[in-house]
Amino acid sequence: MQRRKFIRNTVLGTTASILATDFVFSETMPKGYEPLEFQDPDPYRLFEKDEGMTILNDKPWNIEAKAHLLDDKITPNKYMFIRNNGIIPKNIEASKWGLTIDGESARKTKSFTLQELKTKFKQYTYLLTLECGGNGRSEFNPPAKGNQWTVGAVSCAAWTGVRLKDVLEDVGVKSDAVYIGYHAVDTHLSGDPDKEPISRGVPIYKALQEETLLAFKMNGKDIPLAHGYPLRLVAGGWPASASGKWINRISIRNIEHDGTKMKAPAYRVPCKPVAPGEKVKDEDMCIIESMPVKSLITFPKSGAMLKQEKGLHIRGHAWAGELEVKAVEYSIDFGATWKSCNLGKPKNRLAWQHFGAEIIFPKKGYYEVWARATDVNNRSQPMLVPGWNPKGYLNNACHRIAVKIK
Ligand SMILES: Nc1nc2c(c(=O)[nH]1)N[C@H]1C(S)=C(S)[C@@H](COP(=O)(O)O)O[C@H]1N2
Ligand SMILES: [Mo]
Repeated sequence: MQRRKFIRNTVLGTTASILATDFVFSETMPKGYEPLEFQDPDPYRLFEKDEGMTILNDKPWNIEAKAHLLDDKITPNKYMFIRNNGIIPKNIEASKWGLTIDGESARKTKSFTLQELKTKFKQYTYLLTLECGGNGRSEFNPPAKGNQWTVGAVSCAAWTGVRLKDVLEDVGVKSDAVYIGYHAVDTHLSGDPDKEPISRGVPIYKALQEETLLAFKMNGKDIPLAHGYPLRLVAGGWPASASGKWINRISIRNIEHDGTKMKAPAYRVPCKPVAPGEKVKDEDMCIIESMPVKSLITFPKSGAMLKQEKGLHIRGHAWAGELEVKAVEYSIDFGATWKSCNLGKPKNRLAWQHFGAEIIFPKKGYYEVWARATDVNNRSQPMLVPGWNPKGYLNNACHRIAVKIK
């Protein structure tokens, strides 16, 4: 009785806080009834996203930012894209959450409560760039199926957690370990409890990197539900599909992890370039690891009509998967000539870097400002959409904005 009352109060408590107003007559609402507001929720309010975010899909929820919304050095929740393969879990009780480490290459199977993870291991905070492998997909021709991301499926938030490495080493990693695979509690779109929406992972060397975290905080607060509350893996610089949300199990594998969406063609590109539209056999598809070099102009907003007094200041971020970005240039003449931008160092490895430039335009009129980043291995962004691939991954073409100078 006490417990039922407690649950009811909690539910109503959250209800009131999500409704952001008094829940009048809530005591006469039939038990088990779901308020309309929840049956047909407003995603902006539900996920606390800015109204400028673009909803690409609601089953499952997929939401992206626009370039100018990503202007912050550290992405706040309201501008962070959401990518789900299944249904977001409900009624998570963090106090009962646990993580089990198992697998062929684990010395033993061991479980930790969330509290044990937090207290037993040292905590670290890193800024980590997470970009969906399909970011930029909308530009491929012939079109690739899937969420038609434009440029906004990327974020760089501050993640706090413990090193996956410390936890794996506490359990014991056998010398034949090659991969880790995560398991999570979100539900398959079919509703079938035996099917996982996604279960991916990373090679053991990536799992053992210092920056690979089992995170329980984002930007200093509990991770928002849509982003993996109460525990998520964060493997910065890799396709964000490797960063499992709502995880409760990690398997140390002696084979490349074979969970859902690990097999071709998911998150794979042709091992060798193919012609646009060409059919590619599964065995000719290679798994995506580190993401390619890319940049985004986050200020000004594309299409802005600007008065030029001195110069126009542009700014944005650049990132290159596992690598550092060594230069960013801009062009106002469609790539005929390029000039250097100022480029900052990353706050830590795998964080995006900030660039800026003061642009003097020769006269009034319409311009496009293009930005091009180059990584430390001298790979630059292509000016147009790069290698077509069947699933539309890894479009790292130069970002551009339109500017009118009056
Ligand atoms: N459990 C679980 N983890 C997941 C996913 C998912 O659907 N379920 N989607 C993955 C993909 S494809 C991406 S791009 C990122 C998106 O992270 P975000 O929604 O926090 O931005 O989460 C990854 N982790
Ligand atoms: Mo993704």
